[in-house]
Amino acid sequence: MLSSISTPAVITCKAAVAWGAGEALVMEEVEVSPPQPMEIRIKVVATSLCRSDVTAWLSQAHIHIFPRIFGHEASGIVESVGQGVTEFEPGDHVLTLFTGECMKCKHCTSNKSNMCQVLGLERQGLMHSDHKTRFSIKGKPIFHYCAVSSFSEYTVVHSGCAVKICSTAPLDRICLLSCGVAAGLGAAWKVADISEGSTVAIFGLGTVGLSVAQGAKLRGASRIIGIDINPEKSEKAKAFGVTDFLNSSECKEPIQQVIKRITDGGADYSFECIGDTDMITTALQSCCDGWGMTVTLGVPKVKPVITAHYAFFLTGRTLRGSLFGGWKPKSDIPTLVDMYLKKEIQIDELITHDLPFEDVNKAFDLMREGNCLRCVIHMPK
Ligand code: COD
Ligand code: ZN
Repeated sequence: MLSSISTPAVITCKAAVAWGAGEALVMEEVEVSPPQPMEIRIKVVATSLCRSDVTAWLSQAHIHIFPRIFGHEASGIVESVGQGVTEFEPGDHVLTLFTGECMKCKHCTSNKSNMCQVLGLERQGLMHSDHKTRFSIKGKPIFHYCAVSSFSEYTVVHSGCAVKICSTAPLDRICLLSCGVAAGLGAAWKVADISEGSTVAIFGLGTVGLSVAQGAKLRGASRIIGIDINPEKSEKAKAFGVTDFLNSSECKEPIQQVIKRITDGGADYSFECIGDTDMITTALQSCCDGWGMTVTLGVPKVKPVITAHYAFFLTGRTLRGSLFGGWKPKSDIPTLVDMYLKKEIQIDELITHDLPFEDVNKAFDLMREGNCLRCVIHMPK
């Protein structure tokens, strides 16, 4: 019997290609192959620029993988599905997931972890299933980023690296739940599990740090100390629940001493949201003995190694790593979308810029200049 579903063909479309570290992206015509078994091809609707895209593009602490298509905080509409996919159909609204969930491995079946062994963070610039690319230019392979690569009109992802969401949610706002906002909220709720009345110190008030603040406020933290070197972050920080703003570049004494002094020996929780491994040490120093917990969220911009004196741990402090706020991406993210629709969490206030796809390089400039929280890039209709 002939199938009524035609096999998807190669699509040629526009993508912003990074040809080298720190080089401006070039708008190119790329071939996007059909989705392979258990994959879906998505028409990207909106994609916001995350700090980690900039960090990987600069490649100061990362291996150089070029030419490459960045972008991993995105929303879109399923265009076609590969063999074996039953969960999605063309027309479904989805968020992409830079760390997937196969639902079957040791980690996916444990309630202790979101580190899927099959579809976890992909670092080689390839697809999980066959270690090949789905993008090419005149036959030359173009590498992926986090197996998402949303700076392209169309992209292919594994069906475990996308989550179906309610079709009424505005795709150009909720794309922030695909990385930064969810990472911050989850760090506060799932990883630290902040309790009411706690004191919290947040290092770095970008989208991720402000989302931690929002999470801490919703949990009833009594004091939320936000630390940044940019004084312009102070106003926005208040809107997200920060009660005390400290400009660490203006402090005359080490910032950890200030925090210890104003919190009677240190905060209950501290969060590193800068991407600077030296600040992890400072964040640990800012915590109290006994139960103080430091949560790291940042992808290091330059130095990947952390140094910490054993005495922090001898005195009962904990250092907790996290990826994507500990959320199980497919299972948990739809709940965050619903919370946004019910106005229980803020996203819109984190979007400081909106740009058309052809201006994607401006988004990189804005983030590097330091006054942009999130810039949403709108793909052509
Ligand atoms: N002291 C205090 N504040 C500083 C310092 C400093 N020395 N240096 C920079 N800052 C401030 C900046 O002024 C800025 O306000 C803030 O730190 C950083 O914010 P952004 O806007 O650059 O970055 P974000 O909020 O988008 O997040 C960045 C992280 C560094 C946390 C990044 O690694 C990340 O996005 N992590 C997400 C977590 C995750 O799971 N990622 C995996 C793949 S994306
Ligand atoms: Zn990200």
